[in-house]
Amino acid sequence: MSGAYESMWKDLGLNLTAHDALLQVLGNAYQDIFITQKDRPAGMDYFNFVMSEVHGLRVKELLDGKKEGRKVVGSFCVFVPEEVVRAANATLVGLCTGADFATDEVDKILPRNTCSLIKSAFGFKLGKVCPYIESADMIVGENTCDGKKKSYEVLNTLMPNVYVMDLPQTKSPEGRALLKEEYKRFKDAIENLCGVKIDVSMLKQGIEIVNAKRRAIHRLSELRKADPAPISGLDALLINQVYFYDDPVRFTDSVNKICDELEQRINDKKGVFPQGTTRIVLSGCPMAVPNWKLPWIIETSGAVIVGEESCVGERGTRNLTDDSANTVDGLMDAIVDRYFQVDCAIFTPNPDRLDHTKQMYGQYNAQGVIHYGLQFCQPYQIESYGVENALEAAQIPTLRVDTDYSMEDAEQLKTRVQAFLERIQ
Ligand code: BJ8
Repeated sequence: MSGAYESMWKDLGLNLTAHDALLQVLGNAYQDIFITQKDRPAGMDYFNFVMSEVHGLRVKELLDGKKEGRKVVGSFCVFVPEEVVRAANATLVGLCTGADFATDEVDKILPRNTCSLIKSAFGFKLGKVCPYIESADMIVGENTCDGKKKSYEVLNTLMPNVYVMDLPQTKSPEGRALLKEEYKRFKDAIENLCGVKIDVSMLKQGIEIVNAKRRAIHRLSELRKADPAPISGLDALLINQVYFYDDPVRFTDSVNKICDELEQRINDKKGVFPQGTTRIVLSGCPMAVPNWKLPWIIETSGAVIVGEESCVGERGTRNLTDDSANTVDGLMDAIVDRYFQVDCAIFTPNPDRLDHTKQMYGQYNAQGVIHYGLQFCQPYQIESYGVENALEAAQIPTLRVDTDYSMEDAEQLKTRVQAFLERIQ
């Protein structure tokens, strides 16, 4: 890929040497973790292709779109309402936050006890290796956890185009009112950026595009309830990760296509793991590309992941936006209602997340839950204590794992996961 896109990356201001090294590591990891899996559905070829072109063709598409006036908006959180961005014919992309990069540089700016996800965003910017950050006309930060909230102040000094959205911390009427005000302010900012006034039909179209993506993911989730599992958790996670930056219509078609194949597999009783393989629900912090460590450890230890209670998973996609209103204000209300259901651990209290985890455990016929907390992530790590206790009290075997993006603890994690699987087997 390097040769074909070199001038594009150069024009974006990337550090070509560092970028080449990143692509090399990414390519090797992908080969070792994904391509070596057995009996993958043929439909994964599309996602292999997307990954092989992750910094190439997709970035070129975005840049071509920009020449035609289509703005690019970067985001770090599922609270950024994609419907509003699509309504203005702009493109929303999730920004790379799943790997350590330029850690020495990052450590000069952020405290060492900052979660890997936040450090990663800074590392990609400081190391000049993310074509998405460099292509974005606007980067949306959100006041979710304290780490993100304060780090956007710093990010603002590194990038000229950071827009910060405030977010409520409680699911109260006042919290909803705040979210509504913030989404209105965001809509104004997007209208300004794109030079358009969003009307009812534009907003309906935005909702339709994003709902279609979510429906395709719902279909995939439904199929993962089968035993034997027709697709690995790693591949399903990858699809959920690609959700954040692929062209939405093409993505929806590709997910539906793979679902057709998985339906056939289920009819034929064909799976990627033998029938009766231990089934795990993953719960916790989001896993952005290329954060595949824990799922890889779980699925090479004799279990299959059948669902993700995560923002890169059901927390991010399970709710649709009602498109029945016929005014912009009515549709914006529906968008607020939809996002207000997201049960991120920044909310206090946050009982819905626990209920949903229990529900997933039952619906996916799982035998255990593995809670994934990123080190120094206060919301999820602190919440995990209550989640583990409540799940265990409900006879749901639970393993609490706190880790980061390095591979240093991989062996130790594998031992813990294996011991947990032995316990539940
Ligand atoms: S809606 S989970 S995407 S905020 S891991 S940066 S919480 S210290 S990512 Fe998130 Fe939106 Fe919530 Fe989802 Fe902070 Fe924790 Fe780091 Fe985190």
